[in-house]
Amino acid sequence: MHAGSCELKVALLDVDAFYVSVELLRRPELCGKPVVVSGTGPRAVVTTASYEARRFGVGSAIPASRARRLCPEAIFLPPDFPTYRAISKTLMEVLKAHVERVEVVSLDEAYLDLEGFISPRAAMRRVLAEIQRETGLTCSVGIGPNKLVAKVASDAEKPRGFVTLTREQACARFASAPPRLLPGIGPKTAETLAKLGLETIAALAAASPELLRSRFGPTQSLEIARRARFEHGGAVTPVREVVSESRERTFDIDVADAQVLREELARMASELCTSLARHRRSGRTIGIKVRLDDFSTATRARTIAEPTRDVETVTSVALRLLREYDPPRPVRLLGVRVGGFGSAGGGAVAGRPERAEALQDDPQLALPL
Ligand code: TTP
Ligand code: MG
Repeated sequence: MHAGSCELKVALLDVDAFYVSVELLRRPELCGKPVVVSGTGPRAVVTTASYEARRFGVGSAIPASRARRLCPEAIFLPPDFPTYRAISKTLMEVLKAHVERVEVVSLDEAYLDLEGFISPRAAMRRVLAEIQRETGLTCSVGIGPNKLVAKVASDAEKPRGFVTLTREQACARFASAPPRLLPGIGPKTAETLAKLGLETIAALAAASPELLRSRFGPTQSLEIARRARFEHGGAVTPVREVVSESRERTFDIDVADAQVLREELARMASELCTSLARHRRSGRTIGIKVRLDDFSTATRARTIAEPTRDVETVTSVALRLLREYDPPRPVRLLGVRVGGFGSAGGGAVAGRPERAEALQDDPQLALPL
């Protein structure tokens, strides 16, 4: 299935199993084996797993202890961030040498503006060949008319994927996929959609606007429906705007003592405000994140009238959110966040801060498409 060149304006390039692939460059004898990069310590989580390890159900963010049970023969390596950063720098330099507008999303992922290329596919093949020569890494690429199609296409055939789709082709190909596949539709939104009987992207795209509006409000409902139709107007922007800053901590031992939680939240709020002041940032949305010992995660947020980085304001709102949530089980991870920098709306829909927050909080939407 090929899309016409005029439809192919944006590419998303993402390195396959990035940290593990870097480790395999210096340990080629491990190629083809299940390899996991994870921290050490009782609470370590998997940062990345080789595709061989993924066959055993080992994936990013699961506890390393569970990964060991799922795949006892896996080889566990500690992360080496300076090397990952150095290789990422080389990777981005290759991209910028070929393409004028590059939007770096993370160490191993970038959007490329392909407007003006006579043959976008051939251009991307050349980029991939040079990345392989310069870094030894393989990537997956998605190419489409906008960032949303490019992103979803890049994930569709990993590793070494190379998928080009028009918007219509994306709608057809992912019609029966769950809405969760779409960046910005997180678990909470997906759950609400499922309750409305909307369990596929096609069903969501065809849903009545009134039904969605009644559940999600005017702004979010339009955005969700647009995403289900693979419509997206966002440009490839070389410098990404920072929209929020947070601090979080995973406790070595789960904490049930409310006083300990309050003290830790206050400490992190203070650290966060110091950093906000250093970067001259302030925001209107203050949020907390609480992961319980059963791994369920709750986020709560409140949007206030004026942007702030005042430690007393942030701390008192965060503590109030914690008190209102009142963790029903021991807490594994606690976090605090200030968001909605520099926008009068604070990123939240007036009158519905908690819903806008749920959407904002989705890690994939945090990478503004
Ligand atoms: P990803 O691109 O999400 O994952 P990946 O490159 O390991 O695998 P693939 O793209 O083939 O699916 O993330 C890039 C790197 O970011 C990853 O190698 C390790 C790090 N990372 C974490 O540290 N924790 C995480 O939960 C995730 C998802 C990634
Ligand atoms: Mg990757």
